[in-house]
Order: sequence, then C-alpha cells, then structure tokens
Amino acid sequence: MAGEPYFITTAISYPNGVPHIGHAYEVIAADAIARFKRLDGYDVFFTTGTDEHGLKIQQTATKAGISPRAFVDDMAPRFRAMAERLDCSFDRFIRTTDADHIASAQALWRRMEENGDIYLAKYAGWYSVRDEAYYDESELVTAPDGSRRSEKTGTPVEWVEEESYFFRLSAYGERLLAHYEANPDFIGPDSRRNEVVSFVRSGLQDLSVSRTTFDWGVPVPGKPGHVMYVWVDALTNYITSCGFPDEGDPRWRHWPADLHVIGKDIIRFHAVYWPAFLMSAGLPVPKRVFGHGFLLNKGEKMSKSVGNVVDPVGLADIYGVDPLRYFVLREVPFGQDGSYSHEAIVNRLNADLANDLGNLAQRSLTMIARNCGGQVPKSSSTTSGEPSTADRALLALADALPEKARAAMQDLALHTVLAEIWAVVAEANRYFAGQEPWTLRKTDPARMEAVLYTTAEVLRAVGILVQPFIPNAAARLLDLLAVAPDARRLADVGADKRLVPGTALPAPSPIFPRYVEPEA
Ligand code: ME8
Repeated sequence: MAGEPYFITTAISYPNGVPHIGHAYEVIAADAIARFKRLDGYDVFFTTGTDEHGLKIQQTATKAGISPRAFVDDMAPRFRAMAERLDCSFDRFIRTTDADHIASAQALWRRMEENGDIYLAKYAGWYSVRDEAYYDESELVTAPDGSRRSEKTGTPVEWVEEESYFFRLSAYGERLLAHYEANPDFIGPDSRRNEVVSFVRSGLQDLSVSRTTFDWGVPVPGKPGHVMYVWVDALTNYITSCGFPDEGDPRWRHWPADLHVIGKDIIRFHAVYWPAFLMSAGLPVPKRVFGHGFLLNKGEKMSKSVGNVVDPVGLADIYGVDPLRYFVLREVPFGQDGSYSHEAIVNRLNADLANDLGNLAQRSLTMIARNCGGQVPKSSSTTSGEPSTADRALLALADALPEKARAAMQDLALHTVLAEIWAVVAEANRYFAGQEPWTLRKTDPARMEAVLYTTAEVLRAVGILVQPFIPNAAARLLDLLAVAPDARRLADVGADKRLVPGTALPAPSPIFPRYVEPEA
C-alpha cells in the first residue's frame, strides 16, 4: 500500500506465564492506533511478540522441569493466539528466539563494539531477576522480612558479582538530554518525560550488558561464555522486524519507529538505554515512546498470590472482543492507570454500545427497511424541502469527526477519540428523538425520509470512525449501510461521499446485544 510509512510496536512480553490483561490492554491499544493510521492512509507496519531469553525465563523453565526452549515454545503461541483472538492486526509476531533476531542482536552488538562503547570489567551490584534490571543502592528499600527490594517495583534483588561486558552509557547523558530537549514529543506522557529527564540528569552509569552465570540468551559475538543482557537482545527486536542489519531490506523504510507503545514500568529501557544503543550503532532513534498506565483489577494490582490474575481471552469470551476493546480504551485515559470490574464493563457495554449506538442503528435501520423499501432513503436535498437546519447541524458534526479524531490521536488520547465519536452519537439520538420520524411517517413521509437519511449518514461516519476500536461491529454496521469495503477510510467521511439514495440495503440485524447476567 502506498502512503507514508508508520511503524508502531508493542513491548514484547515475557512468556514466563500466560498472557494477562495488561498484555491484552497494550496490544489492543496499539492495534487501535495502527488501524486508525491505516484508515488515514498510512503504510502501517505493526509488530508485537515475545521476549524469550534471560534468567527469569530460564529459572521458570527449570522450575517447570523443562528446557527453556521447550518452555517458550509452549508459551509464545499463547501470546500470539491472544493477540489474534483480540483482533489485533499485527504484521509480525516476533520471537526473540527467531533466527533473524539473533543475527540482528549480534550485529547491533558489533556496531556498538566497533564504536568503542563495549569494554570488559567486573560487575558487582544488585539485580532483580523479576524485572531483569540492575538497581543502584539508592533505588532499594529493605522489606519487613529483611530482604532488599527495588523501591519502585517491590521485587527482590540479589547481589551479583561477575565478569561482564559493559556499555558506555555514561557517555550518552548529554546527547540524550539534548535529544529530549530538541524532541519534546519523544517521551509521553509528560509525567514520564520528567521522570526520565531527572534520571538522566542525575548521571548515568555504564551498563552491564553480558552475563556469564547462565546461558539462556543470545551469545555475545566472539566472546564465548557470555550471553547478552536480556534487554539488549529484547530492544533490538524493533529493528530486527525492519530487516536489520540489512539496511537495503524493503522493511528498513519503516525504521525509525514512529511509536513504541509500552507500559510505564519500562520507560527507562526505551527512553534511555535504547536510544543510547542506537546512537552508538549510528542508527536513527525512534520518534516516540509512550508509557501507558497499568490496568488494575478493581483497583488492585494483579498478582498470582492475590489470585486476581484475569485471563483476557476469558473476558473476550464473556463480553465479546469488541466490547472488551471498547471498554479498556474508553474507560481508561490512555497514559493513566485504570481499573476494571465486571460492573464497570457491563455498564459501558450496555450504556454506550447497546443503548446509544446499537439502539440508534437498530431503530433507524428498521424504519428504513419498513418504510423506505429497504433502500437508502431520499435525502432532504432530493425532496421538496431544503435540508433543515437540524439536518445540517448534525451532518456538520459528523463531518468534523475525522479532524477531531486526528487531533486527539496526535496526542494518543484514544479515550478522547471515542468521547468525540460518542458525543456525535448522543447528538444523533437527540435529533432522532426530537424529529420523531415515526410521527412524520403519517404527516410528512418526505420529511421522514430526510430524517432517516440524515441519521443513516451520521451512522456511516460513526461506523467509519469506530473501525479501529471495535472492528467487527463497525464492519457489520457499514455492511448494513451498504458502504463498499473500499469506501471506509477517514477520507470517505464528509459531503462528497454521502450515501446514495436508492441504494439497496441488507435486512437490518442488531449489532450490539445487551449484556444480560446469566442465570445463577
Ligand atoms: O516488560 N497493565 O515484559 P512484560 C498494563 N519483556 N500494562 C501492563 C501490565 C498491567 N497490569 N502489566 C504489564 C516486559 N504491562 C519486557 C518488555 S520490550 C523490548 C521488553 C505491560 O511481559 C508492561 O508495561 O513484563 C509492558 O509494556 C508489557 O506489558 C509487557 O510486560
């Protein structure tokens, strides 16, 4: 597809357990952005995947009594299946055990080494296996049980002493700060940006980037016994997907990434380490890193010990994929933490989807089927009367949606895009109720047609706009309006692409069933 390239990624998940709602949230959000950009004419490339190396995976596999390879081969497909089940339109599912990725990580290493940024020394310090992160003494607290833990994540740390290759991160502080300064959009939301800037300002230490005490990792080229620190390997996935190290690969046109969608806990890796590695290797850095918030179960963090880890595929089975996608994107301002519960999901689903949009579509399309011969009704401009002020005002709101959505999308305010769309749905409901087409049927059938036409035309705009968020329902709505598959882009909203009166419409059927509690 022609169009400007747009490369968007999720983080790659640790497959040390089954996928949880946080993983689902991230890939759904990235998918909505990817789909929006496609609708807007971009040549989108969208990747997601699994981060399969490192001590955490090795230890989990050992506990399960199988090899790390067998373990990840069992787990990774579950992450892929989850993304597919949630209708996420990724172009590549990358696994860090893929052969091209290993070659890519080694090539990046060599480039950093050639630049003089890799040296051998002894590492002595704290490491959290759960976070796969090194922590400074100042970042630790002592837990009530006497164990040392990361203050930020609460995970236990252990003292590590071993020979290790280091990356000269300390040399990149000034360049990173200059980059943040010159590119205010590089890190979002702003709160994350401030956090990163103060971390870099406080002075960067060189980073230990190899380990010798285990072997489940990408071998460091030419240094037997050393495997790469899992984050060096993991971050490289983004350029592997673009064909690195072959900069002549057609996929290389997608680098640098337009957007890395990640959670707030891994901002430092993406906004400090990653650009430093790329600068060292002489490669362009990504344009934007956005740290979304965490989804909490009724306000509580998910954890296996609390027993509130929710299976996202189970949620999709209960509520449906589109309602689940809609809920997480509408309910939680993107960038902030959010909470979910059965009640909150059902409220949104029944109020916004079943009532506001579903009923409007069902009522208007049923009236059209019964009273307009199952065809797109005559618009006001083709009957005796001029389009009324009310028609024009409503159509103007619908026509303005793409611009409003683009503006909100620019800030990654996914919830605002949905709020803007639903504001038009609310206005259309007021219009429909106020015009009373069921009364006009007897008093002024031509006017009834005009009202139904206007409503259908607003539904067309809404149907186009909601595709990134609720792709299946949107497709059904647009099918019911007989909108051609190639006429569903943002550019198709507006006055010059209106529904054509007389076009045959399929028999209407409900789009959003209400959620009804199953009998106990
Ligand atoms: O961090 N709500 O993997 P991961 C929302 N492998 N997002 C959440 C979440 C929650 N409750 N819990 C986790 C890793 N996430 C690394 C990434 S990228 C080169 C390597 C997000 O499986 C988390 O912030 O622990 C991250 O963006 C993603 O899920 C994968 O987390």
